[in-house]
Amino acid sequence: MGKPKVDYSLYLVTDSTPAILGNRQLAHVVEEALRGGVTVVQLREKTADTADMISTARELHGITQKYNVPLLINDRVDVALAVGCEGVHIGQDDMELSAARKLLGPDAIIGVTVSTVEQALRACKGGADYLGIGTVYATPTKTNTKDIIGTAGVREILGKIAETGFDIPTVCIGGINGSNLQRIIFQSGAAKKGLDGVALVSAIMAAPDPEGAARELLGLVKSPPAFGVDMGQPVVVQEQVAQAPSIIRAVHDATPLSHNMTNIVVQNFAANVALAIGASPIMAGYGEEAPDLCKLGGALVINMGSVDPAGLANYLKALRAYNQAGRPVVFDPVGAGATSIRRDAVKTIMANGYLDVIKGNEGEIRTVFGDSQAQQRGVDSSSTLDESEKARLVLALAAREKNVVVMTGKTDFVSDGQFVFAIDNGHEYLGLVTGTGCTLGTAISAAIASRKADRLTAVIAATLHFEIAAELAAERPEVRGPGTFLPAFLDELYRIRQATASNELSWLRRAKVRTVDFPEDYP
Ligand code: 3NM
Repeated sequence: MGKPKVDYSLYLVTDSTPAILGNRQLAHVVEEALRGGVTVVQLREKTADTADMISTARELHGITQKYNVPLLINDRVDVALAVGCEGVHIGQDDMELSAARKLLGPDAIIGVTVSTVEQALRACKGGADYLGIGTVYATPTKTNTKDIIGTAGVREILGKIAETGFDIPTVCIGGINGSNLQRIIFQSGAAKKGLDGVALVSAIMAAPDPEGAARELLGLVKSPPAFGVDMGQPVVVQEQVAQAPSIIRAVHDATPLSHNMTNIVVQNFAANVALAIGASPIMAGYGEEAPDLCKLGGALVINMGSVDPAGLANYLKALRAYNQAGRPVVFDPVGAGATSIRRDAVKTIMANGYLDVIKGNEGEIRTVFGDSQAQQRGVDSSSTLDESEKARLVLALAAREKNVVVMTGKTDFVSDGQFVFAIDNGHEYLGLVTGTGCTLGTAISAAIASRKADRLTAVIAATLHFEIAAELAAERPEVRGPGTFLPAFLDELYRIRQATASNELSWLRRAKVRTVDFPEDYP
């Protein structure tokens, strides 16, 4: 017979606990799910007696065979043998792989749950047919999971498998549903190896319409995500700087919407910055407006400056709408490390959507990366890392999130996970007036909304526009401190935009952008 070829795209794990199945029949729900396009079924019964489990497995096998889909049994090699189905799925605490293989023979499909690189490589070497990688996110469906590894953990495992030369199908599991599936696949993918599918329980088993749910989920697995749109690859410093005028001009010409969900301190200033650079600002904190606003060709800024539960719920609604529309999102995790509420808010936001750009000061970026030591005092910036540590941090975070990360400071560091650029422009007055960090987020949103260049180049253009305007403002004779600086700064943002629109680019000679290189042995 040989081993059947398996499509792992949409892998259904059953669960007949009342909380998930209600009073519906397991076989009925599974058949509906198969009609919707489920490609693998795993029977998972943690408490059933052996005879009952065999009878359920027989019934399900009759159904899965009609759909030409393999039936695998969780943990119970004996049940799989009794029923003669296609294979088993074993966890780290179940029967060992070699024993299961001996009992089931070479043609059986044997999958293994892994949550570390070591477990994954052991399963590959032991001849597993596929890996179930998890737990991605905490889930009420299985509360005794040991490790929540997130997309970063999945990516690390996929990367090592490919590096070691194994070619094995993989699915991930834990907390996956229609709203996060595409992002999880996108962010989990390593350079040479992506996921082959997703495994899930409640998103299908607990759905009121399992067939419709499966159809929609399969569609999402098979289609590329709308978000994360980029316009080619950035290359060298000269090109970065040389492209800035065309991006500034594109904002000037197209007047993109900059939808700000921002804190009360900077709303007015952010709107004025948007107007000065030629964008169209809207300060709309109510998430229900986002499904309309996201269709207007702009970008969203989520600025966590004054976070509260209602605000957080609004951010998530807007994030979802912009991700679905494929429009860019800039995240400013203001004061991320200041309180446990803010740390949790960062985690919630990042687990619920894709962020094209994350912009913050050193403490904020460290917190977003997961550094619990990065205790911040209030929302102000302070620095403890040296230049190469900062550069490595933005590179690592951008690589992990597959986006662009900006760390602001005396020198700003910008990375797309591949390159790191340092920008030495700006003026100390920017640190003496409130909201300049926040409004840089607004300027960045307009630049990436223009879709004129890749996101990294757009971020650098917005930063140069912003920081060179600050330098020019600070040099004006009437500017004597932060108070007089502020209006002069708005003027210079506007003047740079006007000059650029008429191709007068002398301001750009001030650009101080350089690449940051790492030693040969990096990482
Ligand atoms: N195994 P849902 S998590 C069965 O981490 C199972 O190995 C997991 O349920 C693991 O799709 C899990 O409802 C439950 O989140 C997944």
